[in-house]
Amino acid sequence: MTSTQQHSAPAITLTIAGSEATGGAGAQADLKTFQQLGTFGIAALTCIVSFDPKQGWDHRFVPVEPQVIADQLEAIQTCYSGQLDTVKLGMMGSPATIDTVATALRSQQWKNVLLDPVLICKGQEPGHALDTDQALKSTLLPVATFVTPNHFEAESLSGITISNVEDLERAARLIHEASGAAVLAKGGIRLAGTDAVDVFYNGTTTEILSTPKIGEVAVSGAGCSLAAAVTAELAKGASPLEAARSAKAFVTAGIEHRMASHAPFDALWQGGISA
Ligand code: PXL
Repeated sequence: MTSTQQHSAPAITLTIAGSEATGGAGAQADLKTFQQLGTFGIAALTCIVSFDPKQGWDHRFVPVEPQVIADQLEAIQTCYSGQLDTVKLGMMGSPATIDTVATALRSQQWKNVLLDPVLICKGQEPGHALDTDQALKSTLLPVATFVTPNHFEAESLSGITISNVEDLERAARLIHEASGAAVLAKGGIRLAGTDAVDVFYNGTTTEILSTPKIGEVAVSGAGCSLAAAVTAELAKGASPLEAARSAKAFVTAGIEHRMASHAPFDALWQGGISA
């Protein structure tokens, strides 16, 4: 506790997410996005993902013990009690993690609960991943105020096949009806055509967000950074639609200024917007 705070304090944004060691995705992408967009970033880690260069860059996945996740959240929520009202949920990885996170979420009121519904991850057992997907849908989706599924996740959450923008719009409506959340369903590069198209729907407004595709290959961290940018904008007071528009511009600039490496995929750079 400090006695004299002369400046206006930044909005606080918490991410509950996995570490992706190479810095492209996960909590690293979230924190860099928060910093770039002027919020005070905090992270509680749910798991550690280490790509395996010897095995086709598969994901090696190690969960963080539920008690250690609970400890991190206890520290964070006690430290910023009364100030923290915006959280982003990224990769959970196991039903036990989802239980622990849901319990911590229930211990306080939130203004913004942004769910990036990271479903199966390469390297996890399929049976285990299905349990995780189910827990995510039944436990976290109902508390989300904003959800950012990619093409695959939108198909899973809506139960429909998505082949074009009309399908993506229908999926966004179905996911909104199931959750009550504002939805930004990401077509990204997955739908045919020259544009990367995402659909926003919040029950009253549908907006198609479209930018020319930058290449045809997915860039690591695009989904995490988009969701983190929405989180930061909401924390600063933007409406859900304004947050979606700003986040799309942020990600487009980050992809334009992406980082190449010895991995077979590039990583989005969160500094792109000011480069
Ligand atoms: O982009 C999805 C994602 C989220 N979180 C973590 C990841 C990944 C993909 O690699 O490793 C920790």
